[in-house]
Amino acid sequence: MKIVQVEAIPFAIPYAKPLKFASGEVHTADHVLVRVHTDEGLTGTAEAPPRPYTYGETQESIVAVIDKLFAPQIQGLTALEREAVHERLDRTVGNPTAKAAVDMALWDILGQAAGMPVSGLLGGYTDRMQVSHMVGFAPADAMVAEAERVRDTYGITTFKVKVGRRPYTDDVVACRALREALGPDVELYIDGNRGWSASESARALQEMAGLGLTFAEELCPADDVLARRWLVARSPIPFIADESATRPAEVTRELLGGSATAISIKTARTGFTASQRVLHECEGLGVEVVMGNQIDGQIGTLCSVAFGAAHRSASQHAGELSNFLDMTDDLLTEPLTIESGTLRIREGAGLGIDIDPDKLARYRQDR
Ligand code: MUC
Ligand code: MG
Repeated sequence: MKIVQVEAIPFAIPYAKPLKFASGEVHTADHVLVRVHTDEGLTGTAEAPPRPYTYGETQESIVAVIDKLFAPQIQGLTALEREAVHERLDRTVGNPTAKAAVDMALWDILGQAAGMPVSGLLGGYTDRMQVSHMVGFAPADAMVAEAERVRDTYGITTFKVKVGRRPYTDDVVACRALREALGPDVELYIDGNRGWSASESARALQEMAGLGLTFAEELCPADDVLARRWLVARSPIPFIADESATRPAEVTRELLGGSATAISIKTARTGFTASQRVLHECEGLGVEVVMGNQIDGQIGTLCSVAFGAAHRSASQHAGELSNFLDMTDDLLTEPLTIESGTLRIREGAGLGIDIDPDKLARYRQDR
């Protein structure tokens, strides 16, 4: 199981419907397919999504850090030596999605070598997750129409509503319209991607008080340290740290500092190895987690559901697993399907990622 080659292949697939949120917008999935090859002929696969507005990575930087630093550093190690692999990857600061993709590709190799699904190796709690759909910025009536379409087509009944616009009352109007249209049985929570100040966030939460929201995520910047603590102390609902608490140490800092009371776990940025550390940390502290979405394609979504379904505490809330629905195409031979609001893990060995060579040839950017 010796690592002999690490490929970083840039590809680009347009979105049919761009996603807009307070920190940016996505029109094209300009991701990087990561493939780790072993001397025994096994290939582990994952994808890295560049999110410059969140982590500073670009498609070019992900390819460069893998080609120039990570591949030469980990060649010769085996897929069983993940601690050693991470020690070497962590000589480079940052670059979370590049590191995460390498980690998940190694787990894919382990699953294939063992003839077992990765989800089972990670914990094997269940074989599916309820799906939460992210509703991006649009006029309130368009946001309602999208949520109704997604509910009627896929049976999804949990929605994360992007907020953080100015004036904040635009988002209050949108959330109110969603609750009125979808009724009391649908679960709604909000994510501000640091778009508001603490005082705007407090007023928005007050005006949304009757809407039965489950969570509030990153409404204001965690770097506004005292203002954020002030807000979180007053929040009537759990306050999720997403981009402010990615590594285990950041999770500790934000939770113990009172800047968050729940955590978003994204395999796209912490892979399986560090996501498990974050999850166990949250379990030990008695903090709820939500499986978040890094605006993943189908490969990333498969990784996310494999991890979420593997763990009891990660599958208690609906996972954000539906952003791929807005892409015009993807790389998998057999596309993912969401039915009755549920996404299942892939049975079989490894992660079950089978890439369609024709699609890869069509969308890759390096040839
Ligand atoms: C989310 O939960 O914030 C948007 C920016 C990002 O980093 O992730 C997405 C979704
Ligand atoms: Mg978020």
